Order: sequence, then C-alpha cells, then structure tokens
Amino acid sequence: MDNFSPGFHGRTNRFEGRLPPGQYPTESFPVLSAGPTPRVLTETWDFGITTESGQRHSWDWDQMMALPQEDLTVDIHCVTRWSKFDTSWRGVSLDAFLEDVETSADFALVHSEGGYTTNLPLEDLTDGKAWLVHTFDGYDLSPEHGGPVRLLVPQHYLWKSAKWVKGISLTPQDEPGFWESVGYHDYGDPWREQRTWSD
Ligand SMILES: Nc1nc2c(c(=O)[nH]1)N[C@H]1C(S)=C(S)[C@@H](COP(=O)(O)O)O[C@H]1N2
Ligand SMILES: [Mo]
Repeated sequence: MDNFSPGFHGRTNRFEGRLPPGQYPTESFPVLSAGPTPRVLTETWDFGITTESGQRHSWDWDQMMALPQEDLTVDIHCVTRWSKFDTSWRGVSLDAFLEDVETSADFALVHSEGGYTTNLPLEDLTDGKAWLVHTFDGYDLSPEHGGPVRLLVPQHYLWKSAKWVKGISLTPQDEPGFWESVGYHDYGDPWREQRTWSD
C-alpha cells in the first residue's frame, strides 16, 4: 500500500468526475418553482403528445401505469449550482410513449399544469434519455417536486425536467420555453456549463 492516503475511499473520491463545472454537491433536495404548487389528482390526470400534424395521443393514469416501469438512479444538476448524486426514481421512458407516435418533428415543447413550459430537441427525449417519473426514493413523488408526475431529463439542467407535466407538442421549429425565453440557455448542458444565452 505505497500510495495509501486516508480518505482515498472516502466521500470525495466516490463522486469524482461526476460534478459538472461550477456546481456543488448537496444531500438536500431544494424546491424550485416559478409559481404555486398545483394539486393534480391521479383520478383526472392525463398526459398528451400532440404531433406537428395535430394528432393527439393521450394516456390516463392507469394507461401510464400499464406501460413498462423502469427504476433509475441518476445525478441531477440545477442551474442554481446544486447537484444531487444518485437520486432514485421510478417511471416510464418517453420511448414507451413515443412508440406509436408518427412524427418528423425535431423539437418538443413540454407543457405543465400551471403554464410552465420548456423546450428540448426531440432526440434528447428518446433512446433512454427521458422519463415521466411518479416515484422518488420509493415514495409517491410529492407535489412540491412535481407530483404526481414530472418529466426527468437528467442530462440537462433541472429546469428542463418539467414538474406536473401534462403534455408535449412536437414541432418542426424550436420554440423557447418559460426560462429559455427570458435568458436561460436554449439547450442547458451542465457539462458545457450552458446556463444562460451568453454561455
Ligand atoms: N412546472 C414546473 N416545472 C419546473 C419548474 C417550475 O417552476 N414549474 N422549475 C424548474 C426548475 S428551474 C428547477 S431547478 C426544477 C426544480 O425541481 P425541484 O423543485 O424538484 O428541485 O424544476 C423545474 N421544473
Ligand atoms: Mo432551476
């Protein structure tokens, strides 16, 4: 053990390479909402995808729960600089929702209860990169964190992970969402530190 140093197997090393530039790790889970927390009931919940030709596909709660459920553990990064490692969620991959949706659109505008929106290239919602999640850490997702269902797109800053998600419109052109239209970066990659328009 020539190179043994105390703490080598300790906390700092465990997350090496997993903290994007300008971020700090936190154990807590802050709540960041632009408005009041809406109370969304699973009994009346539904989620719709509308294509560029106006075709609408929708799922109610039971139909969503009947789709393949996945457990995932991911790191999340907020543009306000906190990162949280190994968050665990259960939900449905966007791939499952998009399976029967015919589209040639390149962009998605995500809509939430309450009017919040956020935009992403459609390819960032496919191939196992995005989920609709209803469970956090083994419990029903709380209303403050977007329950009963939020989008989770961990490869982007967390403002792209729309809480209380209710629909996605697929569009040929990129349309900025709520924060993207007032100065947040259009794409929001934490590893390239794309926080604002000037990044
Ligand atoms: N519908 C909706 N989704 C939202 C927001 C919001 O205000 N409304 N805030 C975004 C921002 S800026 C962040 S950082 C994360 C915060 O998620 P949290 O409150 O679960 O930490 O949610 C994102 N999703
Ligand atoms: Mo945020």
